[in-house]
This record gives sequence, structure tokens and C-alpha cells, in this order.
Amino acid sequence: GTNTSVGKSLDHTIVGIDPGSGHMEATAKALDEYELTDWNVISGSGASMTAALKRAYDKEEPIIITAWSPHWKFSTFDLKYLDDPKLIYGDSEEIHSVGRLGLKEDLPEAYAIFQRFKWNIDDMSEIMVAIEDGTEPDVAAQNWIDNNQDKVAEWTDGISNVDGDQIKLVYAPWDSELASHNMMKLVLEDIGYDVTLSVVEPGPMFSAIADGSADATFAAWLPITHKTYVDKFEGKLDDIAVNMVDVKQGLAVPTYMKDVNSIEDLKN
Ligand code: PBE
Repeated sequence: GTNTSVGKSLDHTIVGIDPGSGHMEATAKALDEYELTDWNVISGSGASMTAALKRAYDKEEPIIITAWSPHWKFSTFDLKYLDDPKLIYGDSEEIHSVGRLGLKEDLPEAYAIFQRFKWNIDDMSEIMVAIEDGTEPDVAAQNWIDNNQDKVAEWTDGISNVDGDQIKLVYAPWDSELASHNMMKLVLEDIGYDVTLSVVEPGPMFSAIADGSADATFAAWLPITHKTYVDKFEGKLDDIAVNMVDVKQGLAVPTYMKDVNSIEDLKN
């Protein structure tokens, strides 16, 4: 049938991202739960995934990617999520701001901002799309801040300035997190912090917060995506607040793949 030929034309391969991401864990589970025994997922990175997507899309060739929103790929390409009736990728996910133990006492001004920090998919997408269009991340983040002074003021009003206190933010190399961490870096610098951004793989991201070598991350996708990490470091992370709701992850295909609409369609 048609779906078998989609599998064949793709060599039964789903294009994945970095090995330690929640997405790769969920995809392994999806292959298992939907009994897609012939299929495999190749790891890479967000950048290699979008490069493969662009190559396929330009030729209208089939491709299945691990996708998440917010992400600029949904602005650049016409894509659709595959239905996931077993909710392996979660339903609606949230992004949490997570800090090391003791952050509240050590850096109370930053902590107070993190408790209030909340924005939405359109906000983050604006920064992501600008970066993808070639704007430097710090410039794209500053432009968003300049255009959203009211929103930023809700996080920072009444918070005292600090005098060069150091704070270390850590995130994994996803474009969504590139946007959020560049934005928060500028907000913190504006009240006087000396901010370090470091980019590491997802496992080291959570372990850095848990062992106190980093102060905070705004990259914890829950309740499903990063559940394994949060469980692993239970009692060693401060789940400060939700900074975005209604985010999503799943498998996606270009809309020109008309016969593939559900993960179940990939079954032989
Ligand atoms: N993501 C985006 C991440 C979380 C943020 C869905 C690629 C993941 O761990 O899979």
C-alpha cells in the first residue's frame, strides 16, 4: 500500500536530533509502542535535521522529522504534525524555568525575575525567525525586548539592581533555547548581572544545575519531554516556574505528504 511505499522511500528512517534530547527518547518509545519495528531514527542535531528537511523540501521528497514548536521551521516550511493517538510525545507541554538549590538565597533578584518570567509562543518565535533570517541572536533578542517593554517590565518592576553579580545560564543546543537564553541574558544584564551563557548537551545541562555548577536554565520541557532527567535529579533541582505553555513536540512531515497523517500510518 501507499504507506509501505512511504516507509520504503524513506528507508524506514526518521530524521532525529541530538541523542540526549527528550525527543529522541520519545521517538524510541513511539517506534516501540506503535510497533514500527522496521523503522529507525537517526540522531544528529537541530541543525542537521533542518538541513535534511530543507534538502527534501526543495525537491518535494518525503521526509519525517522530529519537530517541536515554537520553532522557525513552521514559518519557513509547510509542515504538519502526525497524529499521536497514544500521546507518546505528550499532549500539551510546558517549558519550565529550573534553578540550582540555593539560587533563591544567593541571587534573590534574578530568582524573583525567574518566578515572574512568562511569555508565549509568538514571542519566542519572533526571535527565532529573526535569527534564522540572519540577525545575530543578541540583536534579535534586543529587538524583541525593545518592542515588548511592557512584558519585560512585568518581570523586572521593583527588582533592585545588582552590581556585577555573576550568574551562569545553561541550555542545550536547540534554536528555541538559543532565543530564550539570549533574551534573558539581556534582561539580567540590564539590572547589573554579569551573565555567562553555556551550551551543553541535555544530560550535562540538567547535571550542571543539579551539582550547582550552573545557576539556571529555561529549557526544561515538561511533563513528558524531560521527565527522565527531572526524575533522575529529583530533590536537586528547583522547579521555579512555568515560562511558556502550550508548546509541543512530535513527528512532522511536509504537508505535500498527503497520505501520511498519523504515526499509525507508518505501520506496515
Ligand atoms: N526539544 C526542544 C527538546 C526540548 C526543547 C523538543 C528539541 C528535546 O529535549 O527534545
